[in-house]
Amino acid sequence: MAITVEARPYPFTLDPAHAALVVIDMQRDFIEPGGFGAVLGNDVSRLTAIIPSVAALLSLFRGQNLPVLHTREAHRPDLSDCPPAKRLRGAPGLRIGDEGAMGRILVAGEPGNAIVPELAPLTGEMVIDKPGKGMFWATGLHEILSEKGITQLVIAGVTTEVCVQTSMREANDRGYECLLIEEATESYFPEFKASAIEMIVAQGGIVGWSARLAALETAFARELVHG
Ligand code: TIU
Repeated sequence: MAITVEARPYPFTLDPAHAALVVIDMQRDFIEPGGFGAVLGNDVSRLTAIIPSVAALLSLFRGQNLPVLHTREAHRPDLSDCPPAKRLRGAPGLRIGDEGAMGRILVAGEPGNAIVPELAPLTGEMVIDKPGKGMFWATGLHEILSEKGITQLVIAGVTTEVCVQTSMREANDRGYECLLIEEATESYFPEFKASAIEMIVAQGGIVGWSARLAALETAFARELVHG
């Protein structure tokens, strides 16, 4: 049975039979000091603050046995999936693949590349390593979701205007309906978070919808069976 979630630019009709929660890149590399986010010059403390909201969202989906997908921005240890144009961008103190405070920066399997322990994936949840900012590029994700009949994505994660917005735009072009949960996404730049949300919902939801966490919780409580 579909449920109605109060959202912008207009209510989102969520069909639990075809929906998944997507948690984008809630990794130590972006959220803790010494990772990729920090070496790019960012203050990472803003991102830590959304962990409880993302955890609440995970509880909501896990409580209904709905599918959960986690992504990680991660490169192979030999960096064969990291284009020089990405690795050499800017003048960071350390580059992708260099040894940092939490192991090699943005490399799969390194301590810093793990999802923060509070949001660790459970057995059976999907985990996608992606070499790009968008979650569909070079991941096979569209095929995985299509096989499961998933057409709606409830979105959380970091950062709003980089990996989250890129992934939502990729999803939108592939025919998915995306609902971004405002308290469960964050940017190093508050004005970029606000602008990204406005860009997503403008023009009748040109990229997707956005909603408050409480709106989704209320809709689940009102219309889904507990436990
Ligand atoms: N730098 C920045 O804002 N973000 C990234 O590099 N990756 C993600 O957003 N995951």
